[in-house]
Amino acid sequence: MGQMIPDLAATSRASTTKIKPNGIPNGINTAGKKCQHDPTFTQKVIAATGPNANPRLAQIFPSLVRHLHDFAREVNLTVGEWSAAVDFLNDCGKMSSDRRNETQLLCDILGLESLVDEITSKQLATSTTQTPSAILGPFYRSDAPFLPNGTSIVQGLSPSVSWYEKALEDSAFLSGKVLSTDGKPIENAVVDVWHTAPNGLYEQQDSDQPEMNFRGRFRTDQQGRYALYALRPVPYPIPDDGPAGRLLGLLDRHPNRPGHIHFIVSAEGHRTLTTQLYDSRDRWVDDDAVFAVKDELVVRFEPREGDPGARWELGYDFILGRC
Ligand code: MBD
Ligand code: FE
Repeated sequence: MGQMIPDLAATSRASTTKIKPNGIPNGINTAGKKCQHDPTFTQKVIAATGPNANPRLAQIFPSLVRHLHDFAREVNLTVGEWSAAVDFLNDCGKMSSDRRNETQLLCDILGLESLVDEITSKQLATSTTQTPSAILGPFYRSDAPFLPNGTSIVQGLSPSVSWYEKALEDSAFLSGKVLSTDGKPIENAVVDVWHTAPNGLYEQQDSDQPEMNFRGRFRTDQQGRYALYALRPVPYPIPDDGPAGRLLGLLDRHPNRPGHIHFIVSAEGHRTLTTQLYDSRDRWVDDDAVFAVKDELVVRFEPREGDPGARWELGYDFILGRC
């Protein structure tokens, strides 16, 4: 039976690529056959770059074009499929706003944000002891409120909220130090932290949550310490109501991320660290839909005694590399 390649665009369009009964798609070169495409074509496109091109672009564009063309030739990409991909990217753009970044989410499920994070952090690392980075993700807001150490990022918690009981069960005290790679505590470092509500939604995805709920920035004291109340994070499905979700469906993939807390830790004279911490007991910690988990970032929350504000606690020190 001929097999149709699924159309990624919402509008249906007949795909023309069929697999022949011998399993070889039409047009694929089999050994010994003369190449059916103009062998100089890719070189022509690369050579069109002018002498005054942006230097970094001039350096990387040939590789981009080569890989893109090789991909199209390798899979015998049809006009219908390419056009569906254009529609798909346009749909991602149309769905994006200051509250949602669907194109970034697409990169996440492709593993691309994790890959460039890995490349960038390896390139910039000044020490092997610094805390590993993890991807930013599409739900960061840069203007979270500054809060005093020891206060809570949980707002509007009352029995009328559907996740009230869960929030009490998961209440957690987070504390630790921000250190330099030489072990010295850093005063006045900023720990910017955010996570979802127990319903798995970030504040900007959920009109029932107060503005900036589960977000805050904390400054370290003279000993480099930070402390706050938050929640043990819950696993959550990345938004699958848009093009990225449609792609996951077509790939027969799940949308789940393990429970995680995001951090951006910054301090003068040091490299800003964007990272996430993961709950070791989470069901999805070894199967993240966006491939962002690193072993060093998997943590164990411990029961907390004698604190009516938290049932769990987590101590974690962030180690920043110097600039
Ligand atoms: C998230 O919450 C997230 O942190 C990442 C990296 C991707 C999608 C959703
Ligand atoms: Fe997240």
